[in-house]
Amino acid sequence: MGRKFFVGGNWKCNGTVAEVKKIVTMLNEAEVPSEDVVEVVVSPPFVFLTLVKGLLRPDFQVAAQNCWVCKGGAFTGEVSAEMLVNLGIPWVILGHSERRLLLNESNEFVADKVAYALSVGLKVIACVGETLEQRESGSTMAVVAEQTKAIADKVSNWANVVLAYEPVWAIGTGKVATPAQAQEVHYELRKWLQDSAGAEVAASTRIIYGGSVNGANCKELAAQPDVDGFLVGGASLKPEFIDIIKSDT
Ligand code: G2H
Repeated sequence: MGRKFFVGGNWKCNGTVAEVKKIVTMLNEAEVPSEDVVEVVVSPPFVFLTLVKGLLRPDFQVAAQNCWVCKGGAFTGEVSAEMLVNLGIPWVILGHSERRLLLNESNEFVADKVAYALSVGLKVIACVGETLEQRESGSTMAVVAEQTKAIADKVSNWANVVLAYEPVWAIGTGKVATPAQAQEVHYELRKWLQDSAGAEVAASTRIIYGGSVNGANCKELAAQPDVDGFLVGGASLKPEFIDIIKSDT
């Protein structure tokens, strides 16, 4: 089964109204392959979601960077999955390593969020990845399999899930994984999916790479057979994001 190339732009905690408008203008003016060929999803901070959704070209979609783990209510400072649905935001990024590490989000907590977000109709970009210490100790696959298993234990329908492999040592560091390193983990993850969730899920689930992707390294990464796209941080704020969108064509 063909997997449509997926490019996400994770703007993280960046931007002013003026800067956000400038990025959207840059995206709107870009000539890119049609949405039948590449799925583009940009993820501004919560406060800019409606602004971006209102201004962005219709063939690009919008994602939130997080949401609450269950139905909204007395959870000060949180944003519920239902609110995102109500605003017409189709996607949410969950389990990003910055939240796992800085906010102590556990595998189970992330998995609960993924299951809840899916249950209200959101599509999820679920992030997994190992630290440098874990890679150097040879436990990369064990770590990403454990993170993915927590999700698989609570999710049976993978149709609305994109899995993002983001090695923590490559995030925002400029140290991108080599195409061979990315392919190796993506291949193993797909094999893990095959064994745990079945051949159809393994064949159809997009596994995208994140961690210092830029205009210069994206083509070689995109050429790997199990790399189905990217989650881009720093470079998604710059014109080179357009080159990344076109990297598979
Ligand atoms: C990884 C990535 C986006 P960057 O966090 O999710 O960020 O491309 O800046 O490494």
